[in-house]
Amino acid sequence: MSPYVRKVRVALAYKGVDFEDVEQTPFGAPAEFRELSPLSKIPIWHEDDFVLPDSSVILSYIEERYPNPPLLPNDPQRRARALWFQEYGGTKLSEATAGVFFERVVKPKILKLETNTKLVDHLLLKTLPRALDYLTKCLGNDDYMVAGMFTLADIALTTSFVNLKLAGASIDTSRWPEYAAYVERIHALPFYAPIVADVPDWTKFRKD
Ligand SMILES: N[C@@H](CCC(=O)N[C@@H](CS)C(=O)NCC(=O)O)C(=O)O
Repeated sequence: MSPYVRKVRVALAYKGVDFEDVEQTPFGAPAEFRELSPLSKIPIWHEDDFVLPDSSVILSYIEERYPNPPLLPNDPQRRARALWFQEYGGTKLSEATAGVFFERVVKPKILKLETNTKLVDHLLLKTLPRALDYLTKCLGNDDYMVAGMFTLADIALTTSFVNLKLAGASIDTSRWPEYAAYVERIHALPFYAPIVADVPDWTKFRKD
């Protein structure tokens, strides 16, 4: 369910790297997990006694360890731009997309807390539109966000829209047709599509 876990899964699928997926909810996680993940967040990468938290740090490691096919362009400026979009995807964009998912799904269905509907309205009416205006401008008429190639920017800027959809919202295609088409196109890539479709039953993560 986590957009950040999905990000790592897509990167590994793109590079054809095998891994074992260990399910772990960050909410009410046991002490052993909190020791491995100091911020108590998912994902973490665990390889023998090597442990890394944070999807962006994990992707940097994966990119160095399994360089082909690359998830970053060679050119320093384009590379930096891809990293910027990864940052934006994990901050302002996910504040809106994953934020709505947290309010509408995680809080009521898992944490048994009430949805903050005022916050949801603000995220859908203000935060998300601003992000989509910005990203539409950045995308222009290109197929990919940076350097005409699939990069980690394309993962980071699309993963949380799976969560937005699960939360019953979507991109207004009449207002942002280019960005909506971009997300659909990236989600449909052969290594990405099965991961979009693989959504676990969240009721089993319920915190009783
Ligand atoms: N910057 C982190 C963010 C990870 C993150 O926020 N994960 C969420 C799940 S989607 C989490 O574990 N939240 C638990 C919490 O905040 O306590 C990354 O990129 O890995």
